[in-house]
Amino acid sequence: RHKFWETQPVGQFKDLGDSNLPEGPIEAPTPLSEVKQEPYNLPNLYEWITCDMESKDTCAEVYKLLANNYVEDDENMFRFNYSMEFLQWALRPPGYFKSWHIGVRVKTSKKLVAFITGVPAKIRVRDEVIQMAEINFLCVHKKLRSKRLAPVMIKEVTRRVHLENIWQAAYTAGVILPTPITTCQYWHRSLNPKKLIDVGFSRLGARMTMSRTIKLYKLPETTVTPGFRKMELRDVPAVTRLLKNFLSKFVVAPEFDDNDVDHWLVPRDNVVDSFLVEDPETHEITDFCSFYTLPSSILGNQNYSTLKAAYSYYNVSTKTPLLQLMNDALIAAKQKDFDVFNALDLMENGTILKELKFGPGDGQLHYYLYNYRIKPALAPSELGLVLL
Ligand code: MYA
Ligand code: JJ1
Repeated sequence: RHKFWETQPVGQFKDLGDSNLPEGPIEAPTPLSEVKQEPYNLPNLYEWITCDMESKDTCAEVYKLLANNYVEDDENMFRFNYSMEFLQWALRPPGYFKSWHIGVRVKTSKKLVAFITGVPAKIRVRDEVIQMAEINFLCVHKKLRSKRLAPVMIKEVTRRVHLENIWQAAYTAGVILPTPITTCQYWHRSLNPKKLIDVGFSRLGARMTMSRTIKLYKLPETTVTPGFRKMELRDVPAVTRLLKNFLSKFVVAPEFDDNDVDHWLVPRDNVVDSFLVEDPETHEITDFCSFYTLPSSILGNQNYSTLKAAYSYYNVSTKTPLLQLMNDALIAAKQKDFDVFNALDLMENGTILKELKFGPGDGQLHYYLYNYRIKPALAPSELGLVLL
């Protein structure tokens, strides 16, 4: 059934019931001298390139490939439209390897037709902290689909990760592969219901009019929690402490240090927004919330070309109830003119989504580890990892 994935060190469907298999690495590392030194073979018309994501031109080429060929919903109405600034942020975290930003070009025309990336991350599974690669942005041009290019891309990124002496990876996909560690549900909170309905993102509920719908989703003009403000660079140590403590509760979660928090959570215009609650008396930082900006192209609509979506990222509540904190995040997103606020049912999100008028979407996100077995599958609430 899965001619490629059956050959890979991942949990196999046939082993799902087998409680004798141990948790942990599926195969042992090999000596670096035994890692294949040359790239895998591509069909003759194509060549490998390493993408320099510091270069505006390369970044623009990658942007264009993804904007035209990356992930769509099941009815092909929307396609992710990651911005250039977002791609630079996502692909250049502390300690990143340029060699993990892999493109495939047509030899003659030099046109970029496929892409896959990894970035390094420390991820904890129960009480083991493991150096991993986070794999993302796997994309094959629409005209080159179903030619088994994806397995070659995956093997090549695996080889380049191995060359850095890293043997595990984490990734997500909208499709089911062998074998998810957990499956999360997408939830959506309308901020601009009229536009969402006009573009077919959502539908008018039964016995609802447009004006009742607009009223239902109305939010206050300003945030309600005293001391709620934008995160700043000086807040990095306090936010790292909050996050470290919070993420320790989950079975799978990243291990963030100050450098990671500086990169991943200090606000960047049109890329990532972070807020915190500073106690007005003690100036203690007690709560934190964040979301990233990922618009989608609206395919074939006369009136609108992009859907502005915010995606819930990391949230930590110690004093402000999570419900109120996330409500302030919704208000902040509305102030920034987002049309919709999306969230997965991981971490503690499941406890507040309904109350905040999120509704379940038609999409799911499956989480995977490469060369690491977890048994049995986790509940989404045991997962503390958000990939972009
Ligand atoms: S998830 C986002 C993926 N991208 C998209 O969905 C964009 C739109 N789609 C496309 O560009 C293509 O359809 C892709 C497949 C490129 C997805 N993850 O070449 P093919 C398997 C893994 O003929 P195509 C993300 O970025 C499929 O089951 N495998 O197919 C995370 C089949 O294998 P098997 C996938 O449609 C990526 C084989 O590929 C995926 O032309 C994590 C068919 O190949 C998928 N999303 O191209 C990658 N979709 O026969 C894994 C299909 O066995 C990383 N397939 O069923 C693993 C860790 C590596 C590092 C390890 C380090 C230690
Ligand atoms: O955005 C998604 N679905 C939307 C649009 C559906 C359009 C028709 N298919 C959706 N809308 C309903 C919203 C409604 C608002 C009011 C309350 C009730 C709900 O459901 C879905 C997620 O639900 N997105 C996708 O399908 C995109 C792909 C998701 C997989 C991503 C894989 C990424 C891999 C990255 O590494």
